[in-house]
Amino acid sequence: MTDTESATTRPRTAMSAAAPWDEDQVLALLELPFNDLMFKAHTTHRQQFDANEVQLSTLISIKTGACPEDCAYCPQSAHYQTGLKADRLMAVDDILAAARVAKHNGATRFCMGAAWRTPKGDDLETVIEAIKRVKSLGLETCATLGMLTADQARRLQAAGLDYYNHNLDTSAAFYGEIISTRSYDDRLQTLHFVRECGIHVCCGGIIGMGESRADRAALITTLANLPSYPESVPINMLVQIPGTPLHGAEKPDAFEFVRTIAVARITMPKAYVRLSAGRDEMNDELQAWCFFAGANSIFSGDKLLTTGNATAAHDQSLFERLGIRPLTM
Ligand code: SAM
Ligand code: DTB
Ligand code: SF4
Repeated sequence: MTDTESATTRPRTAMSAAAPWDEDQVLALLELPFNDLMFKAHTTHRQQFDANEVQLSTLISIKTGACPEDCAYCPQSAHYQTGLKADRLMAVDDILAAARVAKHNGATRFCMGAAWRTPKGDDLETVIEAIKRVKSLGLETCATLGMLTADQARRLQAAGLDYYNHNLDTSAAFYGEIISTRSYDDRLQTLHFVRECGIHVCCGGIIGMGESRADRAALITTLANLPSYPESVPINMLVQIPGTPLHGAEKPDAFEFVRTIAVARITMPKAYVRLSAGRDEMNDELQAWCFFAGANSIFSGDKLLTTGNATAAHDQSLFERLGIRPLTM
């Protein structure tokens, strides 16, 4: 059996990494001829999911900008002049109004993002109140608030939070090129607290930051080898923001993005793989390839956190042309 065969044919159980992937196997998958990779990924996808169903999540930035972290891709970092207007934490009633609109537009999950290094003071109480009320609308809840302590994770779980998004973004080796104000281990620790208290994990990364294919393989290997791999894996294409250090970074070949989605699908067969940021700059053909490769979730709504997204009207027409249905709860 070749390395590639052993990487793609061994049995996997639930969301656990009983037989860990090694980086060389994952790299070998990324390097397969495109058609072979698409065939493997799509076959895996069909074994676990309805291939014509895509889940819709809607994002809202509940606290915007002035973030103390120095993530080189991010419009919200206080370290860079991006022209973004900072906004303090939204009132719960305003968050609720946005959740009602998201539900009306077909989203099943509402994700609240805050530009924090970590939640402080009374802020978590406000988010907890928002989570309880968003859930009462019949939506799944997701939050992304930066690093958490074990106690903060437990309080979010007790409020009924369904998912916590906390991305590893890239490989451990490349991480220091992108962020200096926290470590990869900080990230892994929060993921551990979130998993331990029973919140579903949403964790992925960004393609197009100048990382190598080996870095992409290492990121996917780390995600797939977590004690339980994430239920949700967002794969973002870097949205280049003027004023950030990554503005002007060389753009990767679009097929490299599709390959990364395919390898996430093969190594984490039961996860929802989300075609996340960057869709606004993708053509329909590229998005269709991503769905074929195993992406089965998107952010819907005209805005991500601070940047634009594909419009709902465009998504609806794309879904109709492809025969894709939004997943209903
Ligand atoms: N502050 C929290 C944190 O970093 O965990 C939550 C919000 S942060 C904006 C959530 C994620 O958005 C980041 O981890 C990163 O993966 C993604 N992101 C931010 N800016 C991006 C950009 N310009 N292009 C693509 N993805 C981006
Ligand atoms: C994720 O992986 N992508 C989303 C969500 N998780 C929070 C955020 C994308 C942000 C893109 C830049 C912006 O709109 O500010
Ligand atoms: Fe802050 Fe999150 Fe942006 Fe990093 S990605 S600067 S932590 S908002």
